Amino acid sequence: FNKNGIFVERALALIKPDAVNKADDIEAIILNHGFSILQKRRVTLTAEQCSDFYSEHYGKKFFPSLVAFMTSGPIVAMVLSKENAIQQWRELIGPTNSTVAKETHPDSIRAFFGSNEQKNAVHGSDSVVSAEREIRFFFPNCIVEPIPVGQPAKDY
Ligand code: RTP
Ligand code: MG
Repeated sequence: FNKNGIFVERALALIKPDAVNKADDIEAIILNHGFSILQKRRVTLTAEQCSDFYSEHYGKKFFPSLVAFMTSGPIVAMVLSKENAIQQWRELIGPTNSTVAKETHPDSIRAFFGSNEQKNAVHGSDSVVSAEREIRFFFPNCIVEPIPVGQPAKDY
């Protein structure tokens, strides 16, 4: 809830291993678009943790390669909040495939920082249910304590 008592939605954002060296730029874009970063954590997932996170894709052809990519280095997990945060963040990141994003959504984060259908720089929750699951996955003790826009988020 914000200071006016209005419910402000939350979304989980990940900066993937291919874009972690651009994390500062991506965080600046996030803040410039009016999101608050409530929580932030840098972590390297094990294959088991990653398979759990992406369990909806288990059995798909790209699953082993997705897990290899997502465990290849550190990622940055963030809880974003804004009105309509889930949809707003998905719009800002653009289509899943960065090659497509460069054609159709050239101003999107995946167009700017991603490379192809797998190395696409960022993740965004796709529903309220998955957002709550994903936030709990990375921040089991998540305390909702908004960080004012323009101030850096604490590292945990
Ligand atoms: P995300 O979950 O990461 O936000 O991406 P998304 O919803 O736009 O895409 P999703 O279908 O959930 O796929 C999850 C991630 O798997 C990789 N991927 N590779 N054909 C492929 O090689 C392929 N398709 C998807 C991408 O890294 C994608 O973000
Ligand atoms: Mg997805």
